[in-house]
Amino acid sequence: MSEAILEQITENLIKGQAPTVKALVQQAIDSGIGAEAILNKGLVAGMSVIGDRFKRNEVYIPEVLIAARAMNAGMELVKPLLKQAGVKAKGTVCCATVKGDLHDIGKNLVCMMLEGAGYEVVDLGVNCDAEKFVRAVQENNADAIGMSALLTTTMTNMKTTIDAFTEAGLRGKVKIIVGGAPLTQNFSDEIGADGYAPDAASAVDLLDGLLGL
Ligand code: B1M
Repeated sequence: MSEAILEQITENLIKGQAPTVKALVQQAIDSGIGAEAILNKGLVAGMSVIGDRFKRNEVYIPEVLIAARAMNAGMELVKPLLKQAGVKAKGTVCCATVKGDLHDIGKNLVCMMLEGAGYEVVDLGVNCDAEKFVRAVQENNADAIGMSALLTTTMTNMKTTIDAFTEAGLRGKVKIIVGGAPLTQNFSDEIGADGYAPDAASAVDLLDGLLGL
């Protein structure tokens, strides 16, 4: 019975049926299924299918956004229960588009995928300078940051942020991942990031690997 509801949550999330996902999550809660099972075996399972399909170009940005909306509808009900039960997120990641850059569509996809994979995401928005990144990591005791850049003129600000972490004595404590259309693995290596991901779903695999999950 419980397996059947969780499977239905997964299937409807993949189809992007937000109201159905919300109703099924409520049904699962009412029938006594634990919040962690609903999260991992229902919601995250669906988002990871979407992530894999996105990586293989079998679905595109609109489908990911619609699935993420369904994920959020379910998360609204599950989040307070997870907090009550003291269930820990996989890790905390502060994400933003770097200073001078206002493009946020890719960054938002990365945030959704990370959240969908069970991370606590602190979204610092766009035009985020190095000091704001460092402050956010300190305030949230974050394990990682994710930087996005879409302009060749702003990608250099990623290095400034990495330098700020070194100066603050935090470089060894925080994993730094980067992405965005003009970036390459070479650029990521040159600036001393821990890794580069070409798309939002790969950002999850990259971070899981870096955090040993
Ligand atoms: Co802008 N823009 N734009 N723009 N814009 C580009 C990027 C550009 C390539 C267009 C062009 O000239 N062909 C060009 C950059 C040229 C360059 O630097 N080489 C450009 C320019 C020049 C500009 C302005 C300077 C234009 C002007 O005002 N003269 C200006 C700059 C404003 C600023 O940022 N300061 C500007 C403004 C804008 C809009 C505001 C109009 C709008 C942004 C709206 C918004 O984001 N809310 C916009 C848009 C929409 C684009 C294009 C058309 C689309 C970008 C996008 O959202 N792609 C873009 C041209 C293009 O790409 N065709 C363009 C979809 C998105 C999902 O992809 O962000 O790459 P992307 O994310 C991918 C991956 O890169 C990866 O995952 C995502 C997919 O899974 N990824 C990560 C991204 N971040 C990651 C982080 C990770 C891991 C993976 O880990 C942390």
